[in-house]
Amino acid sequence: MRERKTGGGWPAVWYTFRKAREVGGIVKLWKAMRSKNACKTCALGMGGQAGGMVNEAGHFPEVCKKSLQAMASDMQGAVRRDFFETYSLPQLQAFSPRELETCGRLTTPLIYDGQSQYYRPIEWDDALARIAARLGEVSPDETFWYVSGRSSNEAGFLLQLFARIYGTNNVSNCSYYCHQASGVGLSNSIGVSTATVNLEDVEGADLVFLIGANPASNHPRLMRTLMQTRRNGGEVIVINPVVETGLVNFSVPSDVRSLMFGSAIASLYVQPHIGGDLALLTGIAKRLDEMKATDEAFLSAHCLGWEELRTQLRALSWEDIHMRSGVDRATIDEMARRYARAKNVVFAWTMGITHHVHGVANVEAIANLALVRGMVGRPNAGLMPIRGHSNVQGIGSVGVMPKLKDAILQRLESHFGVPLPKTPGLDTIASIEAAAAGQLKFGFCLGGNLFGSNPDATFAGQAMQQLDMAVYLNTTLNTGHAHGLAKETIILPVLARDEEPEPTTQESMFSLVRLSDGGPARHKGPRSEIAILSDLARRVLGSSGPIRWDQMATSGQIRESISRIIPGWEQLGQIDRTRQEFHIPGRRLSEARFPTPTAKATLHIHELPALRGGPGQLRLMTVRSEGQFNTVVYEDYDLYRNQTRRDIVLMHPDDLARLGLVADQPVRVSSEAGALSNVIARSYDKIKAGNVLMYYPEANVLVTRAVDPASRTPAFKNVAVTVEPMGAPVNGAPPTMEIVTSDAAETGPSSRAGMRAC
Ligand SMILES: Nc1nc2c(c(=O)[nH]1)N[C@H]1C(S)=C(S)[C@@H](COP(=O)(O)OP(=O)(O)OC[C@H]3O[C@@H](n4cnc5c(=O)[nH]c(N)nc54)[C@H](O)[C@@H]3O)O[C@H]1N2
Ligand SMILES: Nc1nc2c(c(=O)[nH]1)N[C@H]1C(S)=C(S)[C@@H](COP(=O)(O)OP(=O)(O)OC[C@H]3O[C@@H](n4cnc5c(=O)[nH]c(N)nc54)[C@H](O)[C@@H]3O)O[C@H]1N2
Ligand SMILES: [Mo]
Repeated sequence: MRERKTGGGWPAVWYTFRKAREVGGIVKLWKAMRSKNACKTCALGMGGQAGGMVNEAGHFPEVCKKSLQAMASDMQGAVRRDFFETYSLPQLQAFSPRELETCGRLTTPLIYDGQSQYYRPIEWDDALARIAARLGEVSPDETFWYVSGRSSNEAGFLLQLFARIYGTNNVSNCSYYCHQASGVGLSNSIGVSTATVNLEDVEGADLVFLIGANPASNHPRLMRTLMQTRRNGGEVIVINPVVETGLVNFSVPSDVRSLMFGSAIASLYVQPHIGGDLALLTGIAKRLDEMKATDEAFLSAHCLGWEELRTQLRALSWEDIHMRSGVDRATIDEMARRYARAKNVVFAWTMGITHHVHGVANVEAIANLALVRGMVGRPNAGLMPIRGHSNVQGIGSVGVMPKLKDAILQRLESHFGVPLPKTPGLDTIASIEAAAAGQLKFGFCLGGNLFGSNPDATFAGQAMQQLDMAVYLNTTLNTGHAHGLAKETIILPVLARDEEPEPTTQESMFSLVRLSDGGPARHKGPRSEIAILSDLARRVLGSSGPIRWDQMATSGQIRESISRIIPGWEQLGQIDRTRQEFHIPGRRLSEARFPTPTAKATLHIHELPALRGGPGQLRLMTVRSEGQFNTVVYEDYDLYRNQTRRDIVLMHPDDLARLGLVADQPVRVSSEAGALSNVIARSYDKIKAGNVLMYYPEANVLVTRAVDPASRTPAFKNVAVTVEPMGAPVNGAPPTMEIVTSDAAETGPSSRAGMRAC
């Protein structure tokens, strides 16, 4: 594989044609991509009524590989009729995530009932009757309900309403494995839990801090904005233990100049250790104070806690900051200098910040840094968590969380005339742990791949096995269906967003509520999530109660309820008529009045955490490759990191030498949670020494269940691991990476967690 020096570019363009061929031609793919539906991948929010491939600033064409992949996945043919008679569960367990995904669209409900080693098709009525019967047998607090951020606001709202009226608050969503630390940290600091800027603000900034994020792979459409910042003479400072190719240079496919010559992205690239951000960010704040570059007028008028924070900053030693961040004093000085001279600064971040046991502290430290120079509460400056799933923000807004805001709870009760349960609900990891402890009997997953997303994959699989019933609503097969089996497991096939019979809505990361028109179903069989949920609710709760569930089968009716219940969503009630997409008021902060009881922001003090890992150990981050969307792996190669396979650990050459390893040697990687054998140790000088990189979800057996106490987000990016040699370097047929099931290194096909590449 030729080493790539730029992200995006011609490979992205060729990819479009390749995908088009796969799905039956460019016209067909173009039509699908241009339909009036919100883009299915990340939360940068394309499409909606502006039509596909148009961003929130109105720019066209905005395409990314991931949206093509997601579309092509939905456009595939149905799973073969004889598929489930042919492949037994142990065989499905040996499939890779990509193989499962490309088996085709699910079109019929399926059941695994423990009687045989096979899934078998069942009728819709049978499937729903069985689920309803089970819900009648168990008590509500023995159930949990998980929603991935792919579903619509309407389906999310309906699910949480159903679960609560049924009697439980055990309702959670994938943000507990994602940006929950951003929500909690931002609320603590400024009283808003989402981005304080919109896309135009970012375009108007003259400095963007990009922290712990890899948008070249994961939010490619942000790259045009970053390119523009540089073209306007602004700066992009990247903070990342890995030098990501696409963040150094990116060829924006829709910009001729950029496509031909590439665009420089980072103006300064700083590599802390994994988990070193808190010390680094605090160090920059300390230096600003030393330089007298803080905005004292802003701090005294709009912030609480500056005296205390300044006292701490002054007491910190530079030696400590250097040791705990891995960044030297001169680099921190340079960062502070550049920040001090910028007029409008946006701070953007993703999982490199949240996936830590101090994720909330990380986010609060970013907010501190912005506030000390008055960079929140005015145009072209502010805080921007770059959200993951296309509707993860909306799913949270409409109440898919264990603890509802008081205002929403009261309005739900008065609007529907029902008392709702007050017992504390379980978040995502708490649900898995309660299942493992035998306290839960039933799990319901609206989209996503809960098994595949979990830390400690072995434990997660065992937890699901304890349940009497698991129900999965999905478009395609995934590893959860093979490894996340309960005693009885039912899969219900659903329609994708652009196949919905009625319009649905999604909220972007800039709090824009988008209207998706839906469209014709591509297959006979799958049902809309809304139809399934309302049918099930009617079967479980009857239609004589406070809610007419049959009426809740129309998305317009659900929008009407949401508009009356969720503050700021009033316009949703008329959206069918007006077709007017809208920004949720109060989220973008264009003035320094914060929605807190004092109208002020709060600065927070944190102890600087020591770096993880004992002597001889390394810090492991588990990340996405360029060719995957979360647990769905579309391609084994990682274009931007120049890797052709996924069973690898990327290590700095100094670490290889220190451990007596040579490049491409098979190694055993172990942590407190588990071990993987026959991992190929790759020499990678773009990662800071002392830190290693592996791919999610394959590496999830190594991730411990340690969570940030404040946000309950697992430390997916910061696992202490030991790397040991296993044999001679690979030259020829590579060995198969396997999960080590005991200390005797016993392995088996069912333990491969989809690692076999075919
Ligand atoms: N193509 C594609 N797009 C996606 C997704 C996908 O899987 N594929 N997933 C979607 C979802 S749900 C999400 S949440 C986002 C995820 O988007 P990202 O957060 O960009 O994804 P990751 O690959 O998990 O990790 C991001 C970066 O964190 C860095 N990092 C790791 N540890 C640290 C650390 O301690 N400090 C710092 N500063 N950096 C660190 C890694 O080097 C990596 O570059 O993308 C969304 N978009
Ligand atoms: N080690 C490690 N673990 C991680 C992470 C990490 O960086 N490292 N990242 C975490 C993060 S940020 C997240 S968000 C989670 C991801 O958590 P999830 O959202 O649970 O997982 P996904 O892999 O995105 O879910 C993929 C499945 O969604 C289904 N699907 C696709 N479209 C639709 C639809 O329209 N409707 C329905 N009902 N189903 C659909 C498909 O069947 C597909 O198999 O993983 C987390 N886990
Ligand atoms: Mo995410």
